[in-house]
Amino acid sequence: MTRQKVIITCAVTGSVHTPTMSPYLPVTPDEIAAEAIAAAEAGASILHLHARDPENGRPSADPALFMQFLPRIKQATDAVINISTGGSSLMALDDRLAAALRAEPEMCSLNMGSMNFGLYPALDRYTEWKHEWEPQLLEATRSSIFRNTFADIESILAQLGQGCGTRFEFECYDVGHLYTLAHFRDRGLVSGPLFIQFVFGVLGGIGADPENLTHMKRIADKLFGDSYRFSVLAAGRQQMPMITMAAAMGGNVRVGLEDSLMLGRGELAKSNADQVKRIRAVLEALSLEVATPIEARAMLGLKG
Ligand code: KMH
Ligand code: ZN
Repeated sequence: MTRQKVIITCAVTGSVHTPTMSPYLPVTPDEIAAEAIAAAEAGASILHLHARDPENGRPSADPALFMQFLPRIKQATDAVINISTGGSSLMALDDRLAAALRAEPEMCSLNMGSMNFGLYPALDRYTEWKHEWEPQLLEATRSSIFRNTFADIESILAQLGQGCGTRFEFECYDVGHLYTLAHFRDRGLVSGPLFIQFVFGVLGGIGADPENLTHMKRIADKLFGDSYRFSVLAAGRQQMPMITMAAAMGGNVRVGLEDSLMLGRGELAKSNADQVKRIRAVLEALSLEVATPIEARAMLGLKG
């Protein structure tokens, strides 16, 4: 089988990291737009996007904030826009969907199960915070559940999938989530080519161990045959090793400051584009070709 080109997704800011953790984390619509555009220019064909309150960097689901950067990114790049429906584990589902329902993007994330979503190890690492909300938010995640019930998933599929022609980055944080996705496939609610994001290293999900990647792929192969493509993201310092392994196994890769603030050991990434360039160099060293946005659309059956 010919080796497909590799799709690089860049997750530009997310809702996990906070401004104290890195001065390079984009926060304002201007910063998010600039970082997204530079990531696309560096080779990312999919841009996974969240918004933040420009005043203090707190994760926000406000569609008006998204609308301050989405048109600019669309105008400047051909990259696939992928809006988060996960938001943060502290947001209500209706809020999480509001921006995507307004923008009707080609792609959205869809989280395939409810879980603990652990950020709290970060609490111990910092003693001085720039904003009062940061330790409060991290503390709140200790007793909250990242809620993605079967009904929530059905609702997102109906509203965005059937309603808007949006296709999904199916975020699977553990092997069970693959079976949940297969269940929706069996009910005819999703169809291939499925784009499955294997997520490693979130506390509450599967760990970032190479054996887990081979196992996730083995089970996905069994459940979905050739009607899926996988991508890998790994939280924190396992980001580059795990996505390199994914690429070597025939998969796609996700980088971005949402998933890791680092470029290498002890070195903060100064931009999202730095991480895109780093994985691009790795891919080229492995003689792998990077997919353009047009190629990514064809590979994933996007509406364009
Ligand atoms: N933060 C990532 C581990 C979403 O936005 O829907 C998962 C994520 C969730 O990207
Ligand atoms: Zn996200």
